[in-house]
Amino acid sequence: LGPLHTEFDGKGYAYTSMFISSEVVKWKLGTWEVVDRIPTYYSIGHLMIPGGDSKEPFGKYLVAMNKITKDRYLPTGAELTQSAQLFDISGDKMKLLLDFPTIGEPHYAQALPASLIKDKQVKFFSLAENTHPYVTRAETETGIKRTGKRVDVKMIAIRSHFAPDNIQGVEEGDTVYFHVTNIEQDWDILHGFATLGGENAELIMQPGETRTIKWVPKKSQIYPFYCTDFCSA
Ligand SMILES: [Cu+2]
Repeated sequence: LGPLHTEFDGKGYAYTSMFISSEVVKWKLGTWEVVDRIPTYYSIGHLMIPGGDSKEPFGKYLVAMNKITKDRYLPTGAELTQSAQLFDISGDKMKLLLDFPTIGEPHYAQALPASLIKDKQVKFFSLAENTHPYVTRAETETGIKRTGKRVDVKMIAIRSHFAPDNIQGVEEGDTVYFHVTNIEQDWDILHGFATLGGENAELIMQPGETRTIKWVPKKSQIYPFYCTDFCSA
């Protein structure tokens, strides 16, 4: 009862989520007959087979995304944690492998074998190929330049300091642009940047990336800045 969404396994079968009867129903294309059904225990919304809405699904697993999961997990807020299930659909009968919590009720999901993207992932951006106009590739290239009321700071971030890390001479009425380059060339080593009194977002720089943030001091005082990825800089 209450069919919502359908995905396919590439082997001649379709799988439909049933919101009202809380189950996944497997049926055969062509004869349209129901060949299997399995309970999801809660009102299922979307369901997902990796590639299951494409011409060539990877029809081995199915994920059910359920809503109205009131009694399942700890009551941690006005909105409660939802539930999802992983099924093995490689055989004639669907098999429950795992029941796990999700946040909200995901509307649509897609998955694919990790082997398709594993060797294509970006682990860091090459500093040598960084074309940002204010890139700073080494600590020796950093600098501060005043042009009238504008101050440009070319800065680097590396575990665990910024350079320059002591900037003097900025005055009320100045506008400062921090151009911060994360000069790390290693996977998963991010750095961030924020100043006291900053009114726009902080920065997060991927390894090898340069980003700029504008900062306007309101009055004369000492302002700390720090790495918001908490490397201790
Ligand atoms: Cu850092």
